[in-house]
Amino acid sequence: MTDTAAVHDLTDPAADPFAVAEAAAEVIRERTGAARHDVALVLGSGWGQAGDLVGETLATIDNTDVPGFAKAAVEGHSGTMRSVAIGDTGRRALVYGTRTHFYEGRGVRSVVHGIRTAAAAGCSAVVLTNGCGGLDPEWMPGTPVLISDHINLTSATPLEGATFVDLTDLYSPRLRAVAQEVDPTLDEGVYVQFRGPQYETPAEVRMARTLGGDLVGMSTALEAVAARHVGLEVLGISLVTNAAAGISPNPLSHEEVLEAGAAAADRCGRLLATVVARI
Ligand code: 8IG
Repeated sequence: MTDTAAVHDLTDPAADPFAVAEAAAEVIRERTGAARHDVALVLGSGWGQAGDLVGETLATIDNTDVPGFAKAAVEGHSGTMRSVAIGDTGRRALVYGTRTHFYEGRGVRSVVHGIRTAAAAGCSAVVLTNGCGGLDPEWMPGTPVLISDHINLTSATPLEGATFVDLTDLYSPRLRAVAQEVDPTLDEGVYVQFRGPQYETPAEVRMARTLGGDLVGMSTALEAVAARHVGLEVLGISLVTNAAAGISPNPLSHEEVLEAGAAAADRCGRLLATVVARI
């Protein structure tokens, strides 16, 4: 079975990432007993507990059992995916407890593998969540903000070859309207994906603001591009876990990120659960 092993290694240039996604979706079907999933949910920093409110977990799979997935590299992220009943709608959510970040150096194919797998598993929409820095000083740690658009500063792309994809309305106006119906106090902002893993300097945060950004983070944009390419509707929600560097006088810490997530879990959980049920 050496052939299969090679094909499932996304860092091997000979691999076909879409074939690996098909293989992953097949394992998900076997292990969950669900012929299809409907909505995928990626839980970022601070969103771990929020996922629990979406519905009953019907199956939990270790990422390491699924082709192309690696175990979690960040503390506070869980290295599993779950099949969750969406309330009593009869539909299923595929909930990723963690994501692969670009800064891990496993390549862009690994970063977007969960998205391609979700599409192969039948999903028609994905909710991308993240923890990020906020550029608006009014956004206290623990404030969820809808992503209206993004600026990709990674200088990477998940698309290969002459794959021209239109990104107008990448962050679905329809799904944003649903989220704002659920919580009319939700602000929107432009998310700027930096490569990381270092946080920005205050000068880089000023640059992001000059470019039109409102939120700074290390994920989401590459996944959103891959999602559009495979036809998924995208909703992005950031949890502002800290003021971006230079916005507040305090230095940034990962502990602050985890605390803000725990404090906001209830609000974010109810938001996510209600929005996912209405997708
Ligand atoms: I949580 O302030 C979290 N992730 N780039 N900047 C960047 N990523 C983040 C930040 C932040 N906070």
